[in-house]
Amino acid sequence: MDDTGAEVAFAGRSNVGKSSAINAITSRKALARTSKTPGRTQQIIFFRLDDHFRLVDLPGYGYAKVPAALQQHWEKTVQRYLEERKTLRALILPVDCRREPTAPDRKLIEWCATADLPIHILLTKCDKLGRGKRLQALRDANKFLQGIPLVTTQLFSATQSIGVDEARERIAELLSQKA
Ligand SMILES: Nc1nc2c(ncn2[C@@H]2O[C@H](COP(=O)(O)OP(=O)(O)OP(=O)(O)O)[C@@H](O)[C@H]2O)c(=O)[nH]1
Ligand SMILES: [Mg+2]
Repeated sequence: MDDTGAEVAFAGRSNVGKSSAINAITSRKALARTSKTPGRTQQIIFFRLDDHFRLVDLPGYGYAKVPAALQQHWEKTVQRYLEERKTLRALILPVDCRREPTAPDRKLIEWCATADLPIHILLTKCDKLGRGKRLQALRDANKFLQGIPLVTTQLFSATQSIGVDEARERIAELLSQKA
């Protein structure tokens, strides 16, 4: 994939809804393949938005049933991509709004802070919570992330189209930042 222009990458736990989020944000139902089986996205997949901008679907991490060797291969692939990709402007990290960020989520958040890479967290599957609990989840996440630079958060649901416009706006902003 060419190394000009700009891109944001979707990273996160396996089955958290990365591919579904890409489809909702691009309004294309079957662009990124989604699945009930964790581990669906096994390679780095680039989606062109236009001549300059791309969204990137990264393989998920942390799915216990995946053989250790394969899991390590994914981690290396993602790590190398994050370290070497010059056109990467930000990471989009979907996190299940009903759960605490996992250890690898936190590692990624710390890594981005160290690398000065902005990170936008989608508190996803928020259709599973009522309104009050949703707002509480957002407050809890912001409290958890307090003091970490370059992090933004929002509620998101791919199935109920919650927060899709907000995510699009944030992504447009992140893509248009200077390198
Ligand atoms: N209720 C609900 N379900 C969702 C939402 N987003 C995704 N899902 C479901 O979660 C499952 C996993 O979604 P994917 O988008 O394939 O997840 P992924 O993170 O790309 O998974 P991997 O590619 O395996 O890492 C599917 O069954 C989706 O239908 C959401 O916002 N709400
Ligand atoms: Mg996927």
